[in-house]
Amino acid sequence: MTMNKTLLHFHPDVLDALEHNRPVVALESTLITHGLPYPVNQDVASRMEQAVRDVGAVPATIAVLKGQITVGLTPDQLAYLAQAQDVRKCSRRDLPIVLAQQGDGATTVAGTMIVAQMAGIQVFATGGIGGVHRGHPFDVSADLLELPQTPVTVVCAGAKAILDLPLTLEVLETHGVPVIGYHCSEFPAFYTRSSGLPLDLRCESPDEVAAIIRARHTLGFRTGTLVATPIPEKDELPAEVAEKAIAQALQEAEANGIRGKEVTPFLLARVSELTHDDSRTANAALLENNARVAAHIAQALTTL
Ligand code: PSU
Ligand code: MN
Repeated sequence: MTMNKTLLHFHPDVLDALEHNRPVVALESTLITHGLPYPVNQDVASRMEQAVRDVGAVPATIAVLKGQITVGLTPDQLAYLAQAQDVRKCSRRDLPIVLAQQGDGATTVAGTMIVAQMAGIQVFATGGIGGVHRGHPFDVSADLLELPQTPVTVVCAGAKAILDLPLTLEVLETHGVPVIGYHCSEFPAFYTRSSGLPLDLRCESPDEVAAIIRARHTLGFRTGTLVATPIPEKDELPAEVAEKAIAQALQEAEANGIRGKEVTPFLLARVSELTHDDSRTANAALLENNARVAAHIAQALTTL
């Protein structure tokens, strides 16, 4: 196991679990700083951590604090991050910058995968991965470039519904990233359970997922694995409500010339306003669910 103790600052609980081969789940921080407003963000992040603990695994929320890559936050560090201003959204290209400038950084799916891999954490839970943007097929999230080259398993509720889901799946296929439907036969659509896009693999148990992850290691592949699991039924948004809000938010992003890393936070915030926070409630519910599923998979990987 890689234990990069000089570059990474570990929470003692995380270090202890890793040293004793107990299950650990990495959690990202961009959803805290750029995905949800204060104080909902702090509450959701704590609930994700608790969901991981309830299954018997150790949560490791990952962020950069004053240039120090931190694996597992204390409650004080989490509270700080939830209200901090000037936090850099960190995918691969941002990590050297925030380290050199000793700044605060929130890791995206891409950034969290990189750090999880360095830390020796195999499983990571997020909400929805980034992907190919609708109407902008050249705007491809760094998440889609990280998944093919970093051997970490990412548990999500699909890609964010603001994206072009068919093209996102095509890119994953091209780059050799297995997409596992966990308790589903279609790629989930974040706020809603189904997208109409079939997946060629459905797993019912954490052990089945763990077997695929192990087989990938056996082959020596460096690719990540995507596990997609739908939002719980009771929490999903009606598809028409989600789609109507997304269409309007996309139009506004276009009209306001929103670009680059601002696009996703802008769309998530607008969809939330347009659905009177119903989408935010759904987002929180799926995040907690994903954390729980990831913990079960992490556990299955340590047993056997
Ligand atoms: N999932 C959520 N909320 C979020 C994100 C994921 O429920 O805010 C973040 C993740 O960090 C993901 C990022 O990596 O959005 C994608 O941003 P972009 O499209 O700019 O790559
Ligand atoms: Mn982009």
